[in-house]
Amino acid sequence: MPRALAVAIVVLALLLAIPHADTQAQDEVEVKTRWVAYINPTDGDDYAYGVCVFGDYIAVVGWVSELPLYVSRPYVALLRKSDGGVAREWIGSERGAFYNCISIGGKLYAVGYTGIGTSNYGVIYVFDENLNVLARVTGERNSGYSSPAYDGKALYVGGWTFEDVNGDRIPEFVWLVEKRALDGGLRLVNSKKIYFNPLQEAWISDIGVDPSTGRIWAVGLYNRFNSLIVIFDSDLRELKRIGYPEGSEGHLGELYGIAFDGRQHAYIVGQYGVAKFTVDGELVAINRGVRAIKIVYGYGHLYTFGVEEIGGYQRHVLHIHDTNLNLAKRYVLSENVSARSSFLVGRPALEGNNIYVAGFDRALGDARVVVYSLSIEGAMATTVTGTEGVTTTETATTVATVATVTTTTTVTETTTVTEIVTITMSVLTTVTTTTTTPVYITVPTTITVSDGALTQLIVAGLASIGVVLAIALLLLRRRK
Ligand SMILES: [Ca+2]
Repeated sequence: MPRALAVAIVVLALLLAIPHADTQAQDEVEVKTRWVAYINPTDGDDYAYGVCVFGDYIAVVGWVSELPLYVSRPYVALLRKSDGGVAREWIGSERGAFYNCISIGGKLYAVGYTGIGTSNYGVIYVFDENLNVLARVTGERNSGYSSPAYDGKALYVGGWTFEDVNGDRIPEFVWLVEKRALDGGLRLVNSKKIYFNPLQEAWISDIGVDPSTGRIWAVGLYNRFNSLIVIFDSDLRELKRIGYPEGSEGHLGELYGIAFDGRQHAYIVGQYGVAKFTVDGELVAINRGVRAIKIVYGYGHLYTFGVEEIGGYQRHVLHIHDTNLNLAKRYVLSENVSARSSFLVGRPALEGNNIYVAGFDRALGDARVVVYSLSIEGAMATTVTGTEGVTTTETATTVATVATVTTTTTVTETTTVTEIVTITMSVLTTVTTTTTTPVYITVPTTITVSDGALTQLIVAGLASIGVVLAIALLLLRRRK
């Protein structure tokens, strides 16, 4: 063999062995459908909005129709995570709807509205895992709740209310955020109304707790077409109000949903695209090339869900974006359904590398609920024995990790997983997170412990081992 060729082969072999940039590993993220569940609770129209992880189940909330008058009734289904089979269902006896849910401490909180007489009231139902109603709490007259959030201490709900603000006897739309204690009666701790002139067609579509600051973000619209974002502290003091009227740089029409990466960024999906913000509310990037209504963050990527007209039918579509909002991949989820498929507002859920999302289709004529379980492949958790005596189970993309840690070994959890499932450290034995209250893990580790109490663990430097993680991922792949 000529020497030059031998050298070339060696060099090539070395190049192949050297992992490329970790961004390349990120680009290889793929999504596969684990299962699709079709549920048709009634012969009328049945609609799903949000989903949340609830113990061994995926909770799906929405409303169903009671024929012949199509009276809407709030609806919950619990689906087995393993195969999407319906374990339990609940249909309210009253008029109303649920828009989103959250699970905290083994209880399911579903929010929406309920009709009492001719008026609507925001409502929070609390269920156990058998869907027994543990509590039902209503808000003020003429209100509705669209979205709940939890910061590890209190429950926050966002929505709207109608109030005659200007005294013309015609009620205006007003943004409404409430903070409630997690006691049996969900005691109202504080509430905040946001008046943003003109007060026509205004509501909050989604709220969320930014894990890196603990601030509450509310997104929605005002004056029919304009985007509105308000950032609160945990006492609901307004920190920032960001309104984008038509024609302004951040205008995306109605804002539908919000997600956080735990690394000081918020991502918002609206009628005309997606936008990225710093935790202080500075617009970083905007992409108006995507039409979506739902958003979730995981493993260094954003996943947005929308609909597109394909082959004569409106179909469910998933877009994967990098954190600069560039579109990396697109999947048609309802390819096999020859009927109109659509999504409504309401959150998807992420647990481990599984995304759960719900919509509806008209394959049977009347609307039925459709739930997807999707797995993120290529960003699978990988184990790396790193420096500083730290063993970390993390993703290749070093997303922020979330956990609450006790003084000794175990980490407690509260609700749904936003990110990493397991973190193992030399100082701790097992840290299992299923929480939305995030914790930043950095290396070398600093652990603050208060006696017996659950302590948030804030460490720094994970990013520095990102390369190591990427190498490990690539090596793992090569072994397959
Ligand atoms: Ca139906």
